[in-house]
Amino acid sequence: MKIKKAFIKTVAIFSVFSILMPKHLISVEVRAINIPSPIAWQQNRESGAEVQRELYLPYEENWCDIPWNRGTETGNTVGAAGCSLFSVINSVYYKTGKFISPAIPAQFALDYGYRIPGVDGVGLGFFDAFADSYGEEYGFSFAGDTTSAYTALEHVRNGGTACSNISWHWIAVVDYDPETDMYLVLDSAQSCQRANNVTWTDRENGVLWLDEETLCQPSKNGYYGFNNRYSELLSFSYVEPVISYEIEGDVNGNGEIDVDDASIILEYYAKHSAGFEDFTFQDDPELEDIVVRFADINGDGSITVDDATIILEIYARESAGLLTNE
Ligand SMILES: [Ca+2]
Ligand SMILES: [Ca+2]
Repeated sequence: MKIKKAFIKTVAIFSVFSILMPKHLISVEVRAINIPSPIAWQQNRESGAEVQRELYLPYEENWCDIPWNRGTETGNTVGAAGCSLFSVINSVYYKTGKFISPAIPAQFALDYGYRIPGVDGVGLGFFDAFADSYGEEYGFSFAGDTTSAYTALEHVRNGGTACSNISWHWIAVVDYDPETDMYLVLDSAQSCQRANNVTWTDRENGVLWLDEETLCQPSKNGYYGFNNRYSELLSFSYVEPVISYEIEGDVNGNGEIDVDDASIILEYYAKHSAGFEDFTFQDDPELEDIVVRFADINGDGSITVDDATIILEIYARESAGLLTNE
C-alpha cells in the first residue's frame, strides 16, 4: 500500500487556489481521508472492527462491546447484533463520508422501542424514524421500503442505497456500475460463514461487487439474495463537502481545530522521523504546500510534536468553552 495514497486522498480537486493568497483566504475543495474507499465498517472483533477502528478511527469508542440489551436481557452487544445499524452506517458513510458513531443508532433503537431482543437487531420502523431524527445531520433521508429486490436495485441505480435484509443478516447495497452491471455491497460481518459463498473484492474491509442475479435470489441462509425480504431505502441529497483551509492548524480542512488534526500531524512527524521523507499530506504538491504551512502552527519551519501539542491545547480550550471563534 502506498503510504501517501492511504494517508490522505484528494477526491475532489480544489476549485479556488493560489499559493499567493494569504492563509485565511485560501479555499480548496477536497475530501481528505486516510481510509480505504470503499469500506464496510465491521460490526464485531471477529470481522475486524477493532483493527479498522484502531487504524482509521482511533478516537471512536470501541463499538463492538457496547452493551445492547432490551429490557432485562444481558450479554448482547452492538457487535453481536448490530448488522441492521451498520447497514445504515455503511450506506451513509459511503455516500457522504460521515461516520455515524454506532452508539448513536444503538441508543436510539433502545430509547424508542425499536430494539428487538436477542440478535435480531431492530424492527423495521427504525430506519424511517432514525432518518427523521438524524437524516439532516448526516445527509440522508428515508425513501420507503420494499420487498422487491428489483425495486431496491432500481433505487440504487438512481443514486440511493438499500439496507437489505438477507437471511439472518442486513447488508448495504450502495452503488451500481453500468459498465460491469454489478452492484457494490458493503457487509459488516465479512467473517461470517455465508461470506465464504461469494467472491470478494476486498474481504478484509467487507467490500464486494455482486450481479443482479445473485442479489435477486430469494433469501436463503448462506446466500446474499434478498428478494421477498425487506429492503429499507435511503436517499442522499448530499454534495461533496467544500473543505476550506481557513484556520491555521486545521490540517484536514474541516473548519475546526480538532483531535484529528493533531493525529494527522503526529503521523506525519512519525513517518518523517522514521525516514519516510516522501510521506506527504496530499498528493498534489501545491496543496501539500498549503497543508504543510497550516500544520506548522508554531511557524518554526518544521512539523513536530510541538505543533500537535499546540493543536491539542487549542482544542481542549475550545472544548472547555474558554475560547471563542475569532
Ligand atoms: Ca480539523
Ligand atoms: Ca512547527
